[in-house]
Amino acid sequence: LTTSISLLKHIQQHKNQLAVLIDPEDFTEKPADFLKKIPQNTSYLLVGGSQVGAGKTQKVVANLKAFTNLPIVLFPGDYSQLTNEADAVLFLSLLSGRNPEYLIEQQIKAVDFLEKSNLEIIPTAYILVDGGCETAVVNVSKTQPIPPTEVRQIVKTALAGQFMGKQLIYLEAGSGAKQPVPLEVIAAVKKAIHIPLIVGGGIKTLAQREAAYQSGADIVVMGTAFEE
Ligand code: 1GP
Repeated sequence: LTTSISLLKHIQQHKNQLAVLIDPEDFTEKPADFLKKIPQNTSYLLVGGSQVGAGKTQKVVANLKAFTNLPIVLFPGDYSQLTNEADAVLFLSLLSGRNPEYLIEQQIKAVDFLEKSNLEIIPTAYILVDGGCETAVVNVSKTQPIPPTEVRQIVKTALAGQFMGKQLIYLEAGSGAKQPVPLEVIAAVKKAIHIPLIVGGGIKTLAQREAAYQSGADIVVMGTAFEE
């Protein structure tokens, strides 16, 4: 995959993709060593975190770029994490929550940067599903995740995102979640939508990843599993 084609198009045309998430806040490894240990079939690197110190994202992305041709996609916890060193940005709206800061305020704050940037902007509906423990994204966003048993509410939220014009749906149990998004939730959302589905949070093993693909995830995100 070269970065010259539209990333969204690539996502739409491929199945069973793996995205490895790097949180710049606690990324201390040498990029070359890190890249050696992630699976060879990794499709994308996601870079972002709930709370990242100023300038760290830019540094980490630039360091990674020197060692890989993998597309680097920003997964920003807030607009301060935007950097032109990356290839694309998941332009997230936290649709499971009711906090205007993450529904629209951060997006407006991002405009001054994005207007002048070459980043590919990918409109993404971000949906938090309760992962059975406190996660940073829930704490920082000050929103309630949707209980995994409320399948219809999760499906409706995903469809509302699609109807708004989002190009991706991201089902998130939160980094380090005890329980990943249940397979039946993945399947129900996949059945309802016609845009690609990303699933992440608490997925640690190859078996869990395969099960998520089988249930309909187009991209599985793994972060904690590859951290030291
Ligand atoms: C978090 O979905 C990602 O935003 C990945 O979560 O760190 O638990 O793999 P993990």
